[in-house]
Amino acid sequence: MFIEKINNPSDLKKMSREDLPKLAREVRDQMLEVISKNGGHLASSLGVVELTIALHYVLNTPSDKIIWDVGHQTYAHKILTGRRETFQSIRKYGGISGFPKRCESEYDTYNVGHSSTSISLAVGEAVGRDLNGEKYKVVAVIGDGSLTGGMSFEALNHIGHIGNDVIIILNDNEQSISQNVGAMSTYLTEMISGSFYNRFRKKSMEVMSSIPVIGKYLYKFIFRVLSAFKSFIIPGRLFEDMGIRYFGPVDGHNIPKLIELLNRVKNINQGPKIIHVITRKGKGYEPAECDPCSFHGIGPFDLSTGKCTSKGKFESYSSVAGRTLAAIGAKDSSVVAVTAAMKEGTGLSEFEKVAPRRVFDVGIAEQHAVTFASALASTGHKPFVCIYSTFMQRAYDQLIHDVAIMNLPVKLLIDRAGIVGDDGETHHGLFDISMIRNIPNFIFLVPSNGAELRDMIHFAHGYNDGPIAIRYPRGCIDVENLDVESPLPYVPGEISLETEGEDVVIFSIGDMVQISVDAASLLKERGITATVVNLRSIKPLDFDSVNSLIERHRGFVTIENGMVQGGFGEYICSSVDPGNASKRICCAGFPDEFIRHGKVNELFRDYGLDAQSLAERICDYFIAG
Ligand SMILES: Cc1ncc(C[n+]2csc(CCOP(=O)(O)OP(=O)(O)O)c2C)c(N)n1
Repeated sequence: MFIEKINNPSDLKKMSREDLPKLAREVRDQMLEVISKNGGHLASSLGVVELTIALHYVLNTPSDKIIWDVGHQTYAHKILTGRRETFQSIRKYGGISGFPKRCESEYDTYNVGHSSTSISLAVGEAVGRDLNGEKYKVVAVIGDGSLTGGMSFEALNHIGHIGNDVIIILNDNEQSISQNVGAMSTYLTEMISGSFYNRFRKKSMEVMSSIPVIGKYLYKFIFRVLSAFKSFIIPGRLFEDMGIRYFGPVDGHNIPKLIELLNRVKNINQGPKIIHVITRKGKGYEPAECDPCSFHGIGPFDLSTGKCTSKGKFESYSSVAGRTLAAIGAKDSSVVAVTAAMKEGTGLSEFEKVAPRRVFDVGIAEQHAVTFASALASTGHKPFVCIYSTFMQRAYDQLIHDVAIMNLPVKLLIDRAGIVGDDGETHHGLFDISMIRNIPNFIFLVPSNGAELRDMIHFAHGYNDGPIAIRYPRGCIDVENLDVESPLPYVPGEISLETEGEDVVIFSIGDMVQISVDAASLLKERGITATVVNLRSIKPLDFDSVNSLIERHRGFVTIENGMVQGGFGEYICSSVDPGNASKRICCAGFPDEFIRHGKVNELFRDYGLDAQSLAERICDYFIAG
């Protein structure tokens, strides 16, 4: 086995070029074996095995810097840079991360997880290097999907102007999570076919000029016609015009070709360069090649069939959101749905089935998605923008400047709110409460189960007086076959009492409601009775009811799947009547630090947010008090 001898890239360099494809097979096998058990971003990582080997073979890492975009494709990089043995712990609690982490390895240049940052980081790294008078190579690796993100264009614009020595590897597999979208994607695809066209042109010219007498005239005529289309057939013309030298396209699974081109480009010590590498997402594992979208991020699966082995008992919140929107959109043609490259993840494929022309996948462009939706709202449509909490962070200014200030009725469906588990700190949705609760004009709702989500989406559909946001977690709802067409009436601000007691009142939202109810049962066994309040709405918040409930109990607790700082618990505490303030037991939530990866229940337990820990905290208060 070659893989067993590779403890870092210097071992890799000792290998003969002929053996590198065999190493690639072994790296893929290890990846498949581990990810089929742990789950992860398989298809993207399978697609760049040869590219990763070639990069570490040619570059002098870690002195030369590889900067990965998103970082979900770095499994081969991890295996080759000293993490072969710990790879089996990837994405597990206490194990290595599924994304690059500086604290994990000196080969991980930057922590990443969100898209379209690599070129900006590479430009900054190169400028910093040059200011320091140092000499090393800086290489950004970005996918064609990530190139749709605005930051990449901003960085290309900058580097084309300042002209420092940077290499950008464009890993083009024509896929984002689903098929890539947008004019840039079309341009890249045409460029690839353009290269075939170039070869075709050369061949035809040779044939024509060999025809006696008329061949010469035919040649001139055809040459003139083709020259008229020159700008379309010179690959990379757009980049070249921006001051970035273009190389490629090159087959990203052909290691000798990659090594040859990388060496050539590495030796050009001036200016920005882009190498266009063509890869196949899921390469080397048939189920992933055939269905790269499902294998983009996959749970544990059976290696021999490619079928998932772990499925939630019932459907996910995303699926309820998608089905509800589809039911509404089928009846109301003013409803439009907007996604930033997450059509499947947010459940919008359901909506697409009933209204394909009213789903807009804008690429990995959350900022554009929100501002685009504000104008859709202004022109009389009902835009639902479906974005994961963590990626909504990208569009904070747009929420304020383009939506809330004008009080436009944009409807945000904030998916994966709260802790998300295995993807870790870059992906947890812990900041949306503090982000949105203090923006004027917003209504901000939090369902605690599938039926409430359905009711709130129906409410949002009928509400056109301003913006509204609904946050819901990753994971499954609690019932089978939820009827999404027959909502119950919902009134924002209306609270619901889940249990009634006398000692303590627990104000909870979302997935914390069930945990609070479970804690109440545990407390009852200890002789403490609790009222559990499902607030359902962060804004508006019924402060009169909140204050009178506090009044009636000996202590109160707030609990949320979000940051305590800036969370709704703080909001309640700041609004409590002064006489009640001393009754606060705790504001439960995540503390002022970044939360690592692990299973959701493991993280709840660690941070005192499971039913057992919550009950203990409350007990301690009563025993001590
Ligand atoms: C800001 C942001 N939005 C959305 C995502 C979710 N996401 C992760 S990877 C990905 C697609 C990336 O496509 P590409 O760069 O082509 O890489 P590939 O997976 O095809 O190798 C998306 C949309 C993200 N990581 N960051």
